[in-house]
Amino acid sequence: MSDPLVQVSTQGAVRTLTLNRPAALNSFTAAMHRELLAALDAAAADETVRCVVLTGAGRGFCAGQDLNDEGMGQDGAPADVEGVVERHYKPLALRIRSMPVPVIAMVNGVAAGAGANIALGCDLVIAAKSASFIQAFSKIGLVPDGGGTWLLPRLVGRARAVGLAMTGDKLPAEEAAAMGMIWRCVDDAALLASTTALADKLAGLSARALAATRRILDEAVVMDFAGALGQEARVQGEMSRGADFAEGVAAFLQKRAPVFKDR
Ligand code: T3D
Repeated sequence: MSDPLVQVSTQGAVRTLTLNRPAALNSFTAAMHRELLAALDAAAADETVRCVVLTGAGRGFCAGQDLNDEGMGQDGAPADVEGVVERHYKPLALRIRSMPVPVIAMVNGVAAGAGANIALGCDLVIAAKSASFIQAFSKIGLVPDGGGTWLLPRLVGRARAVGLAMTGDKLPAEEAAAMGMIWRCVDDAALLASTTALADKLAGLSARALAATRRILDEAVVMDFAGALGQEARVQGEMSRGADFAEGVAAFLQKRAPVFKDR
């Protein structure tokens, strides 16, 4: 049997999904998209999973679309880039953003094109010092996708978003962290341990509250102040009626660690 294009492993409550086409820097084929979406769906459906880590095998994280794959026009047929984006990148970006548990991108090497933006769409991005982010689209006559047009200006402001997207320049992970594009940049040797500690920490919190936090932060961006305050009250009400809130308060008062179960 051939190797899976997405390796799936579980350590405690943390599910790690590893893009596994290292010879092509884990660039996306239609087949890898299918495996990744199925693996994310399975993690979402599994109540024992409380955090997901997405990473890449070998020296790269993901070089975006495999430019030799179907839909790229290499077989003489007209390129169907719109179809590829609609069929694969849009559902993938939406799936990550709607996971019932936090998703961490552990960026082990270069993240280019949609590979960069899929990473940036995760809740927290932790990158090795040797990693980099490249909005490679302009170099092949495309525009950012994978959610990049929405994510980049929000993460780094319009000026930097335009600069990164137009130049397609390589942004080293340290600079990405310094400009607030990612959560942390760590020494290569510390990447796995730092990510594991972060994932274990998130897995021990209320998955339901963390998923709601992601959602209301995203939604508040297009609200006015009063709207955001109203949404906070409404969602706080929902959270407070869940078992995790009762458990969190009880654990605090009893001076013990909480055991959260809600999804
Ligand atoms: O349908 C659609 O297209 C819509 C979706 C678009 C979304 C997108 O992601 S568009 C952007 C696509 N990605 C790129 O344009 C990036 C292309 N890759 C690169 O620019 C460079 O590979 C990197 C800067 C990422 C890394 O450079 P380097 O020097 O470290 O590695 P390399 O030697 O270029 O690549 C190593 C191998 O991976 C090489 O194969 P080989 O020669 O050893 O057999 C290279 O061809 C392969 N590879 C890298 N990226 C891709 C790829 N093969 C296919 N597709 C790739 N995107």
